[in-house]
Amino acid sequence: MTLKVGVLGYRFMGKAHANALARLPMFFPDAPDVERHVLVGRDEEALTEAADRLGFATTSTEWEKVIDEVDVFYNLGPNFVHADPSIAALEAGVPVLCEKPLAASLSDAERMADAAESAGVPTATAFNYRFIPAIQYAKGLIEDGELGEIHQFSGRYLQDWLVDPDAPWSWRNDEELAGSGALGDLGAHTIDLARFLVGDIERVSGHLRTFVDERPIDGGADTKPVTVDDAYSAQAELEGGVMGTFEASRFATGHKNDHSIEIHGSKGSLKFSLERLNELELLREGDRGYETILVTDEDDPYIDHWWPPGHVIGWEHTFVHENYEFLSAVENGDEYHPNFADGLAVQKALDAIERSDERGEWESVE
Ligand code: SOE
Repeated sequence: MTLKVGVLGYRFMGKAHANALARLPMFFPDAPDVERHVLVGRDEEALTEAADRLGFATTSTEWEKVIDEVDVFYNLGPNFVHADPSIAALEAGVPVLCEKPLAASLSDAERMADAAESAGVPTATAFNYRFIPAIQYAKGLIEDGELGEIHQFSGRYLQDWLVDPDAPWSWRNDEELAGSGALGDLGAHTIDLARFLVGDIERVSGHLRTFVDERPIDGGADTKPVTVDDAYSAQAELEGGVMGTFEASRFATGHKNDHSIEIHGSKGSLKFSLERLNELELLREGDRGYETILVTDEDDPYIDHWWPPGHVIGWEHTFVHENYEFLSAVENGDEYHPNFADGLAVQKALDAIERSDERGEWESVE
């Protein structure tokens, strides 16, 4: 059976997921057959060009009309567009992949997770960094007890695309449209990795800052206010008493897409950086220093799909892995993670960090 996929959104994430869908037949022949059936957007001219370039059969400017003609719905729109189309698809029994963060608000994320629970079909929150072989290897090491009892997790996601105060305003700078800034856009990824590798976030103490509070629109003299954080930091307690330290910034000059984590346990430690995503730095009991492991070898769950050991992969391949796993779950009716329940768990942590910043005290994540 060929799965007809409908995709809302055709810019950055539209390209990342369309590329992933296109790579599946060649590199993951056991993946479900998928047709890039319909691409949804508002600007007809841009949409038609994108559909042609990204390999979609048809286009539509009304997501309401496509939900009944597809087998899977991808919501790759801005955060404020995540809830209604995803809920409508789930109510029609259509599995949904939604980009992260799950929603622009905790209430919307709760509505989406409830709809997913009622629909009983696979859902995905697109935390693609879980599908980095080095992260999968790290999870195996932790589960095998190689690091002993985990005491500390720290994660940072640093970018610098907003350092220039004249960088234009976008929906990512608006609380109504995005929900939060670096916190939800970047911190969501780190919080998801903490949940995947160590455990749930139980309580947080957050700090948010906005460094530039208005930005130009349309290249002119007019400006719009920035109503979200440019950077955040948070202390956290994770399940099992693990100490957590989180931060993200869009003003970290010199850092382009630098997502890194460190985990310290009673018998060892590990370090990972997205800028060296094929490697994991590992220190095991008795080692005098960290060993840098090139993960593209037998420990890499996806190596047989790509190239021989040592032939490294890139950022885009994480989307291929993510799409392979999600679409396989759709075809087989299997449970998939990270799903909307995982997306809601991250949204609860994001909301608690914002509440903590407002109240100046620790907040529980419920
Ligand atoms: C922000 O610029 C961004 O595109 C995030 O939205 C993505 O989730 C991240 O993977 C790369 O950076």
